[in-house]
Amino acid sequence: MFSPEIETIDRKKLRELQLERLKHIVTYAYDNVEMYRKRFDSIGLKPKHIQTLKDIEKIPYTTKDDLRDNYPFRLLAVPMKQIIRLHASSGTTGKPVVCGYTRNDLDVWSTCIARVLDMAGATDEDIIQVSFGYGLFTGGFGLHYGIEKLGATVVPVSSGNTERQIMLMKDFGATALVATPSYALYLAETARKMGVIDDLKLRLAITGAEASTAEMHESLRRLFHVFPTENYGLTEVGGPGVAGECREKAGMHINEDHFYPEIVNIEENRALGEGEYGEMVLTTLTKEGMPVLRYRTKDITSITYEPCKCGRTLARMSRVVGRTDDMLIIRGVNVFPSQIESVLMGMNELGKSYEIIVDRVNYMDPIEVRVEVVDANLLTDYSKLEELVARIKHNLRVVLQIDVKVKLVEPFSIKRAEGKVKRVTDLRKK
Ligand code: DLL
Repeated sequence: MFSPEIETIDRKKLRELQLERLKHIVTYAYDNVEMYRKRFDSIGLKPKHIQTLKDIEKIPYTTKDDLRDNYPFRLLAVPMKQIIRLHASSGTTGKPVVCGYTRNDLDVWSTCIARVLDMAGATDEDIIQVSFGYGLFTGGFGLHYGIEKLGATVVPVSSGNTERQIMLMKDFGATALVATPSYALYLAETARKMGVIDDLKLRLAITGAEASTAEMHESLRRLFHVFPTENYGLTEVGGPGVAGECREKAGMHINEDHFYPEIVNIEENRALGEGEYGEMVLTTLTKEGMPVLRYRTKDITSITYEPCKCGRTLARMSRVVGRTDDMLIIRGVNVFPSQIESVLMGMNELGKSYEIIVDRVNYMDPIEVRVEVVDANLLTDYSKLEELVARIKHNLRVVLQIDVKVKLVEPFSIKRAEGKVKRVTDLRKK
C-alpha cells in the first residue's frame, strides 16, 4: 500500500480527521472565496455552525454553473503567485471549468494517484504508458506525476497515433497502460490487427475518465491479456485520484482523507444510505488553490463503508452507472447508456464499438443501437443476421423494458475516439 496508515485507518479515527479537515476547509473557503462567503451569509450560515460531519448538509451545493459563473479565477483561494499549475475541462458547451493548484495541491494529487496505481497492482518496476491527452485535461499530467511518485517509469506518449502507440508499447516493453477504457479497447484491437499482441508485456490496464462496464473490462482482459482496474475523478475537485479500484475489483476506494463523499437524492434533498444509488457530492478536504464545498458531480453511484478484502478501510464507490445528464428518457422510461453497453459487450458476436441514436418521430422517440459485428461475413448471411438481431433486441428489452432498433454494421466502421468516447446522439435536442 502506498499510504498504509491512511488506507487501513480505523474509521472512527478517519471521521475525526475528516471533521477536523472539514471545519478547517469551510473556514478557509469562507475567508478566502467571495462566492462561499456571500452564499453562507445569505442564509445566515457561519463556519462555526459546522461542528459535526452531518452538519455538512447545512452547506449549499456547488454546481458546474457556479464554476462557470466564476470563470476563470474567482474561486481561487490564494493569490495567483501561489498557483503553480492550471488545468481545465473541455466542456462541450460554454466556458471550461478551471482548476488551480498550489505546490501542496500537486503533491497531494500525486500521492492520491500513486495510491490508485498501487491499488491497481502497479509497482516501481512497471513501465507505464500514459495514453491520456497531455494538456489542460487533468488525465495526462495527473497520472504522470503520480507514476513518478510511485517510482515507476512513465512513458508520456499522450493520445492519438494509435499504431505508433502499439509500436512503442512493444519496443519499450510497457507493462501497464493508462487510458480511457474505450481507447484501451481500440489499442487492443489495433495490436491484434498488427499481429503483435503476443509480443507485448502489458499486464495492467488502468482505465478512467469515462464510464466502463464489467463487460468492457472483461473484453480488455480477454483481448489484451491485462488485469483491468478503473479509477475516478473530475476536474472540479482536482482531476483523477478521487478513487480507484483495487485487485478485488469490488468498488473504487475513495481517498477519503482528501475528499468527503456524500450520496444524495437531489430531488428530495436527502442524504442516501450505504448501498443506495444517487448523485455523488464531493467536498475537497485539503485543497488550497481551489477548495470546493459539496460539489454536485451529477455522477450516479453508491457507497459502501464495509472494509475491503484487500485490507483497506477507505469507503468504496460502485461503478458510475450514469450521469444525471446522460440519462435518456425514452417514452417515459429511464435508460442509461451503460445498460445498453452491458448487453452489447456481453455478446461474443459483437465488437466493442457501438452508437446510440435517439430521434423524435411523432413523439415516439425511437432509439437505435448501431453495433459492429466481429465477423463481417455475418452481414451477408441473412438467417444468421436476423437471428442475432432478434437476440440483441430481446436482451435489450429484458434490461431496458423498451423496444430498441438494432443495426449491425461492419467491423471498424464506427469512428474510434482517442480520448473520451461519445456514444449517444440525441437528435431530440436539435
Ligand atoms: O475525466 C478526470 C479523470 C482523468 C479521471 C483520468 C480518471 C482518469 P473530467 O474531464 O472533468 O475529469 O471529467 C469528469 O468524467 O464527472 C465522470 O462523469 C466521468 N468519469 C471520470 N472517471 C470515471 C469513471 C476526468 N471511472 C467526469 N467512471 C466525471 C465513470 C467517470 N465516469
